[in-house]
Amino acid sequence: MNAPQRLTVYGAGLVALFVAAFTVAGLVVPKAAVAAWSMPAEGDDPAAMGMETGMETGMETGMETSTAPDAGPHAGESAAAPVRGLALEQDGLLLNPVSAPDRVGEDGTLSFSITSADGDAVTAFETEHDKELHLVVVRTDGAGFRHVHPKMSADGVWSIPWTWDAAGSYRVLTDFVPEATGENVTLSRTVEVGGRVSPEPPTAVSTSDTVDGYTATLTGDLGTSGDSRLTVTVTKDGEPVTRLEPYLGAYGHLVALRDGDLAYLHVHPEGDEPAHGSVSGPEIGFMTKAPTPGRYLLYLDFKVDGVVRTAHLVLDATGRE
Ligand SMILES: [Cu+2]
Repeated sequence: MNAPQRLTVYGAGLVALFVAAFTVAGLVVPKAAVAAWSMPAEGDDPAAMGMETGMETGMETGMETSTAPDAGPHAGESAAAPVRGLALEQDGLLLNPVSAPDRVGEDGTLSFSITSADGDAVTAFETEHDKELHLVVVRTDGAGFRHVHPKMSADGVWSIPWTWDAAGSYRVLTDFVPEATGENVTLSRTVEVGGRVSPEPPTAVSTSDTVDGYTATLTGDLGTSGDSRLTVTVTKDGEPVTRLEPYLGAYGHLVALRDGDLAYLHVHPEGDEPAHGSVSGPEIGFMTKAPTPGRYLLYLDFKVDGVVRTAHLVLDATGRE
């Protein structure tokens, strides 16, 4: 090795040393800094804050909740209604892949099964709102809502004849109570439907919808603290409709989904289960609670003269007490 060669090797050694030093610093310093930043004394929960930032509207009150002096990491979550319907698995219960037609206009079958932690198909369900399983299918923009009741085979496969009316990305939500646990579970999966997609423009607040001449008008405020009472009044040609028929154990069935991620709210109809053959109206009352402030998509199924119609309503939830 001559002098220039030795210098080159020496130089290369220095470079390697600096690289090593910077690498070690890069690994050590941020970790120490992160540890300091995430000290419990900070009070804020980065995960919760991240979730809040993801909200599109009405964040202010939610932020207050999560930064309350005595708020633990999940205090804000426990104070609000639990978020349901965003996962395909919960407590070992799994919604298996959904089989459905691939493209718009193809006639076929939508089917799926639910398995428990041991991998066996769940076949024993409790009846809730008149059915063992409620299937809600809606496109991510809130269009194409369907609430139907598939039939289960002896080996636990649920199926229903199915045709897609429009292309897009759909959320398939299943709402049920397995006999084994007695706990209500909502699991969901996303299904893509091929074809030209024409997304609906952003959803605007709408407290009234008319279907086949029947107008459903929503009153009441949706809040994140305490139960909210929502009332829907059904009229036809300006006259109150007083012959609402029982449907799914009440005089109407309300599905509420959070705009933006289609989280599924628990909604209780008010009053006792109607007797067979009885009618009511024009008001239907529901109790629910929003998990966060923001916009919610409401779908009311109501039955008159044996025909079930669905009204689409849109409401903003506030974080007010
Ligand atoms: Cu149902």
